[in-house]
Amino acid sequence: MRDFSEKWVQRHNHWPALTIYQPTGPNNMPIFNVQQGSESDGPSPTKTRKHEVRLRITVRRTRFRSSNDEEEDSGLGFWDPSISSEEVFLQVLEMDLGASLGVPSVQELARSLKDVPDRFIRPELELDIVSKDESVPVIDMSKLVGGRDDEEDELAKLHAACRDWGFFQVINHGVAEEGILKMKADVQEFFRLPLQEKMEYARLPDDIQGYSASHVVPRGRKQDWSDFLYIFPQPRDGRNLRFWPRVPSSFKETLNQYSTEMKKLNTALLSFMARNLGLEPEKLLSLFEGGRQGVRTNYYPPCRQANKVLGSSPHSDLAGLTLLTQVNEVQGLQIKRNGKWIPIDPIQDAFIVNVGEMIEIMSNGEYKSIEHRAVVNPEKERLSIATFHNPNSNAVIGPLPDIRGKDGKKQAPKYKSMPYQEYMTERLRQKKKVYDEEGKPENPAHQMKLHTEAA
Ligand SMILES: O=C(O)CCC(=O)C(=O)O
Repeated sequence: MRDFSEKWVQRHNHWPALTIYQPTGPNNMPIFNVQQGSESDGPSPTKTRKHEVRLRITVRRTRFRSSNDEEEDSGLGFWDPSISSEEVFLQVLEMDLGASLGVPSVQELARSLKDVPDRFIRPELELDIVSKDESVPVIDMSKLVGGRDDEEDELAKLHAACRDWGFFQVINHGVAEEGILKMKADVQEFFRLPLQEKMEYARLPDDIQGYSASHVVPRGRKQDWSDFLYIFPQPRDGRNLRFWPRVPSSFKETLNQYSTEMKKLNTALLSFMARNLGLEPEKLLSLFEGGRQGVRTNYYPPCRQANKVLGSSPHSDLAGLTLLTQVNEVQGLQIKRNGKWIPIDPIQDAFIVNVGEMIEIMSNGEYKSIEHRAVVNPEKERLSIATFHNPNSNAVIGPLPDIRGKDGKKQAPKYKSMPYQEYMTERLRQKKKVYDEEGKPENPAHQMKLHTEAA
């Protein structure tokens, strides 16, 4: 494998708006500095941004042609001059970035491209009905603790929210504001770092943790207009600090505290739900004891064609409870209800809580896991922090035996029971199959739950 020479680069640095120079690095993993802007643009700092990206030489060759043997030797060939500079820039971002999964940063694309690439565009969104006629229930947690007179009413409200909505906002939850604000500030600071620094925490092929653009797009599916940083902070002994940002320097401690608070809030909410379902709280809590907690911080860049893209495709959450906080004032979460999309306007300091599929199953369908999505803003970035709580690996995912239906009687199980690991494998296999073979289903969540034959 020949190294790239300064000469090669100089010969090609006249392409408008893109200059590649200083390739270094061993074997097939050279390091390029990719600078947007060309000599003809002049040295204007406003037009010039620099990214250091690690490129594998095994780039997709479809957009390259080789001009002569000498260049072919280099393993890359010429840039095809018929390709616009924007496409080249996009392509550079799309190449395997170091050891990451090779998904470009949407944040960078949003900054650099005038037009939104087709793989994000969803013309079908025009047909969606968005309705502000209803809003999700609000649960005041201070009424559920401490034996107040209105405790029973609030418990009933919580029960109805889980049954009829699968979503609610919780206020007076007891999580100190300071910790939430610190988490929000650190997440914002992380996403403001240059791509090169964020890439230090890039996802690896064998892990779903780390920094990445939205998931790799399977055939025929559209890509989400978002990047994320995903970390499993709990259980503590399962932490992989490789993915915990070192900048800002407070990030580790902030996340550590935030994750502990989310774990406590999750436990408290689960025990109220257990009471409402007629269960000994311990029966439900023991299934989640020591389970994995995932904190996913989402970054949705502004998008010129915001009404044609989605920050997060419609999905329902797989696990137990999700606790979501919106980082800045930009609204974006919508839930599907009676065929319409209902935007959620977050209340200041509230957490948005939603029931995941495993809770739906454990409650034998009493509680609903609801499809939701995130839209993006044409002018402003949006950030959110979603915390997912999984059962432990010894849990059996199935309807809990003591669950009673609305009529107070025991009901036949509507879902299969299976060990957690088996459930996850089967569920992810189904998810992949549905997307690969059948395209996007009408309601992905409900097609893929493991119903019994009878249900
Ligand atoms: O950003 C949001 O409001 C939704 C995020 C979400 O659904 C997710 O991370 O799974």
